[in-house]
Order: sequence, then C-alpha cells, then structure tokens
Amino acid sequence: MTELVLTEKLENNIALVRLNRPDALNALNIATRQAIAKSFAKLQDDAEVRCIVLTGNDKAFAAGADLKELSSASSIEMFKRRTERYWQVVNNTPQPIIAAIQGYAMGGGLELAMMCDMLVVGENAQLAQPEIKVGIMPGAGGTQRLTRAVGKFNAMKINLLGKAFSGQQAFDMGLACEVCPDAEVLEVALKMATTISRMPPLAVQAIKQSILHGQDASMEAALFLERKAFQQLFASDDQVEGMQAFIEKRRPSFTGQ
Ligand code: CO8
Repeated sequence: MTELVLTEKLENNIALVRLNRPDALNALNIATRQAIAKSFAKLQDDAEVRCIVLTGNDKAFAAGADLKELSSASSIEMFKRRTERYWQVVNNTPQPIIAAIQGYAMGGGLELAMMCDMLVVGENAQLAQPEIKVGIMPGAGGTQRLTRAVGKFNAMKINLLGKAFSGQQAFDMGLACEVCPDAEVLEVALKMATTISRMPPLAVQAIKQSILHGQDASMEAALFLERKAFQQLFASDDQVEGMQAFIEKRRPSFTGQ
C-alpha cells in the first residue's frame, strides 16, 4: 500500500514531511491525518530534527478535508471522530514547521498550513477556505488563525465568498512570509529550514513558544512570558558559546544544551 505521508530526514537536521495522496490532490481523509500525526509525533522526539518542512506535490499541498468521507457523516459521527487529536500533535510540535505550498491549499489543507509557523508559497498557488460552498464552514482554524494572520475584513471575505486567492495575494496579505516561482517553493523552504537548523535549538524553540503563547495573552502577560524565556536561555551552553564566539570573531558551534 502507498504511504499517505512520506517522512524523510535530510542533512542539516531537517525533516521533510510530504503528503502523498496525489490522486485526490492530497485531500485529508482520516487515514492521512493519522499518518500526519504519527509522523509529527516521531519527529518531536527526535533531537536531531531542528526544523520541519511540510509539503505536498506540484499540484496540491492539500485540497481540504476529504469530501467523500464527510458527505454522509452525521453530526454525532463528526463529534465522535475527534479529529482534533491529530491536529493537536502538529500544534504541539516544538520545532518550527515551514509549509511549502504549490498548487491547491484549500479548506482543511489551508488550515493545516496555518498550523505551521511559516508559509512559503508559489506565486500561482491557489489558496481558499471554500467550505461555505459545500454547506459548511472551516473547523480547524480557518476562521481563527486566518483572522489573526490577515485581519477581520480579509478573513470575512475569504470565508464568506469562498473564492481562491493566489500565492502572491497570500504574501501581500501577510499570510505567507515568502513567495517565489512555483518550482522553487521547496528549495526556498529548505533554505530557510537550513538557516534555522543552524541556530541554537533552545532559543529557536523558546522563540516559537513565546510567539505562539504570547499572541493571545494580554501584552503584559506576553511580555512577562517573553522575559522569563529570555532569562532562562542564560542557563544554556549555547548562550555562552554564541556570545563567546562573537567576541572571539569565530562561527559558533551550537549543541542544543
Ligand atoms: N475531497 C475528496 N476528493 C477530492 C477533494 C476533496 N476535498 N479535492 C479533490 N479531490 C479529488 C477529486 O474528487 C478528483 O478525484 P476523481 O478523479 O477520483 O474524481 C481528484 O481529486 C482531482 O480533483 P478535480 O478533478 O476536482 O481537480 P480540478 O483540478 O478540476 O479541481 C479543485 C481542483 C478546485 C481543488 C477541486 O478539486 C475542488 O474544488 N476540491 C474541493 C475543495 C474543497 O472544497 N475543499 C474543502 C473541503 S471541506 C474542508 O476542508 C473542511 C475542513 C474542516 C476541518 C477539518 C480539517 C481537515
């Protein structure tokens, strides 16, 4: 049987997770979501992995939840599926995750991308929250993470009209942090991942935690959280190494301790 998710450890402490259901434009059926959760659970525990790139293929990152699996589901069945448990694994991943998007990223596919920490998009990628057109609404962040990223008015338009927008538009709205020619998406994402993987891992993870946990807290609480994390890093070997290397005018060698 073909694997629905391909996980590969690359050099430079990077892991590449590739959604692999090309016949259905990587539609996220339950088996694929389970495979994503399994892959991320394993990577979280792997100290060699310092950054993760999540991608699809040149046609699709993912075209949404699998509509064939949803079409006859009852409300109670949807409740009992508890599919949020699969996304929680992605959300709880301490290493930064970069979504590398070519082609379609729609519905649950865009929601999955928004669970990542950075989006790199091809200029002609097609992104959308089209759930409204099939009688439902987003259920995994499409009204929430999107609003925090692009503001109320853009989020309303995207969700209420259900129309696709391009990678370039996603970048212009601040949803993607990099836009590039479609064929270069993975290369750009891997280059960013390489830079991150050379940074001190404890600082990398502390920054990710501080941004994610701080963004919904009050400014005062968030600044406190940031300050504590900042102070904690002074207990790390990498703080000593980073500053010493600067003073000695050499490249630092970070160990993650
Ligand atoms: N579910 C199941 N199969 C799909 C899906 C999907 N979302 N998208 C595409 N496919 C399948 C098609 O059925 C087709 O298979 P087959 O050849 O066997 O009929 C194959 O992929 C290729 O698709 P198309 O022939 O339609 O390809 P086109 O290039 O003509 O069109 C589109 C591409 C525009 C992406 C089109 O396929 C489309 O509109 N897809 C549906 C997009 C959509 O509505 N997504 C939202 C789904 S609802 C949702 O995501 C709710 C999320 C709730 C939270 C849960 C998180 C996962």
